[in-house]
Amino acid sequence: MGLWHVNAPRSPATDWMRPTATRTCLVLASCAIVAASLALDGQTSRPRTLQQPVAPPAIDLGLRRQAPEPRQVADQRQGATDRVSGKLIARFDPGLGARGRQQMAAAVGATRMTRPPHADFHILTVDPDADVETLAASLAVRPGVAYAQAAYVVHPYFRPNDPLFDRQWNLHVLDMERAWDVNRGATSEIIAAVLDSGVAFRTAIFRFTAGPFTDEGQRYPALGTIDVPFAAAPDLDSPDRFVSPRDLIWDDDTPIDMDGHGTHVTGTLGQVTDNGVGVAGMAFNVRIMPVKVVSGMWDEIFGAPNVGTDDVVARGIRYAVDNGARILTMSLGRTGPPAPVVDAALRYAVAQGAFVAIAAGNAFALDNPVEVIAALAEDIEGVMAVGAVGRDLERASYSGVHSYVEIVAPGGDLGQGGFDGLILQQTYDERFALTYLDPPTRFGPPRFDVFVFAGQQGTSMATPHVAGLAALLMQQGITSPAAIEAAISRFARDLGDPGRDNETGHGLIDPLATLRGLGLAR
Ligand SMILES: [Ca+2]
Ligand SMILES: [Ca+2]
Ligand SMILES: [Ca+2]
Repeated sequence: MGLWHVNAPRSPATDWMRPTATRTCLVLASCAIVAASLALDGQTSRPRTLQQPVAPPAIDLGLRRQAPEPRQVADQRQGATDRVSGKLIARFDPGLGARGRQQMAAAVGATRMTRPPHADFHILTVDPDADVETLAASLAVRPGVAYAQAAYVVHPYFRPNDPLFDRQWNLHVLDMERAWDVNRGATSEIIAAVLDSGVAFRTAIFRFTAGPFTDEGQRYPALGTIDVPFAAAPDLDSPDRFVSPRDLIWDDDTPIDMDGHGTHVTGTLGQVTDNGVGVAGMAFNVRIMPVKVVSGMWDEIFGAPNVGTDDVVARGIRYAVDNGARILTMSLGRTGPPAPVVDAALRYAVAQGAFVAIAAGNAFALDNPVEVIAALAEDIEGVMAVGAVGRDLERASYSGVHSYVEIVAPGGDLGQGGFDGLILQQTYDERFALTYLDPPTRFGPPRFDVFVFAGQQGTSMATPHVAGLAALLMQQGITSPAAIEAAISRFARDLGDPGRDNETGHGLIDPLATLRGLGLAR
């Protein structure tokens, strides 16, 4: 199996940040560990069961001021992409018919062909030893085949960091206080879907079974069957907040976050605001649809039936749109060959009236590769690729530089203001949630009910700012995704070279200027 691409910033001038950045690899591209070096005993998926529909309330430890311990990381994990063996994704022309599809499947030696829910494409099971790229190429050129591709794994973009922050410079620099005077955080009529590692949206106890595994050459013991507490994030939850949750990793309707990435991203989009607790979010009155399409380390340890590949992301997009989401935020991506299955899903989303924000990627310092999911935004009006700036409004050191970067938003950068230059939001305390970062002798069951306010950096953190602004615009009456993109681009605050440039796109989002003239909707 190939190696994963984990997008850790590498700068000789900022070696001091390496421990934190490398820990990010473990946390955020946790799938990478699984694919590259974590060896699970036994390949079959294991069920999880809802043990108690209630649990004790969340524990909020407030602002976390201590930097986590340095973590080790294996450098060989970086710089490659990973695809699933034995699996092809194909879309057939409607006129082909069942018999024609069977012939196509037979032509590549497929032993099974299914069309899962939320898909306008088929999944073909092929020889696990075959080169799926070769098979996909041979199938793609046949008449009646719209596209065929291998299934590549996507991962969340992420630059988490040490939580030493006490204010949200990101919302101040966007002058959100005045923007909220025009539109106060949208309304519950707007449904915003977060396609990510899940969201801390539910308080319950789930029962899992965890076998032994090996990571970094170290043997971790089996935890056996354990009851794991989950809680909704205290500053994110409110009555009727969450709508139509869906988990495409576990194939159920409880997309509980077992990483923390999705919860942090969701906070920036819609953290409960003006409630006397914690921090604020951009569009704090929207309803949130958690859609889990990215698998993490715990999902693998607990034997989740799926990992987050192109087809899972495509189905997540279609699921969200089919269930009423009109704003989608996607802080995820990958490098490698094209992803036509995601391209088609994004075009479907826009055709149904949904605006999509996608993180442009964090790998500038790692040879600035093309991020194939974000790159799709360049040719779709209504889908925007989002880069990141730090507190000095310079491009963040990690933010990709490409023709497809259309807009930037605050993503944080340790190099611009240190810890106070990160994006602060509520998420799990990793000391309780990510116990696999501990050595085997200290390894124990996780708990997902202990929260802190933590600073993180990445285009992942920038993207929900744009989705949030889009939600304000949509509630203000600009319902066309293409019109939303045009408005955000036109009223952006130009940065860097005059006019659009590959570092910052059209510039920094300017919510007040974009909303101005649309009347008050408070
Ligand atoms: Ca709050
Ligand atoms: Ca676009
Ligand atoms: Ca410019």
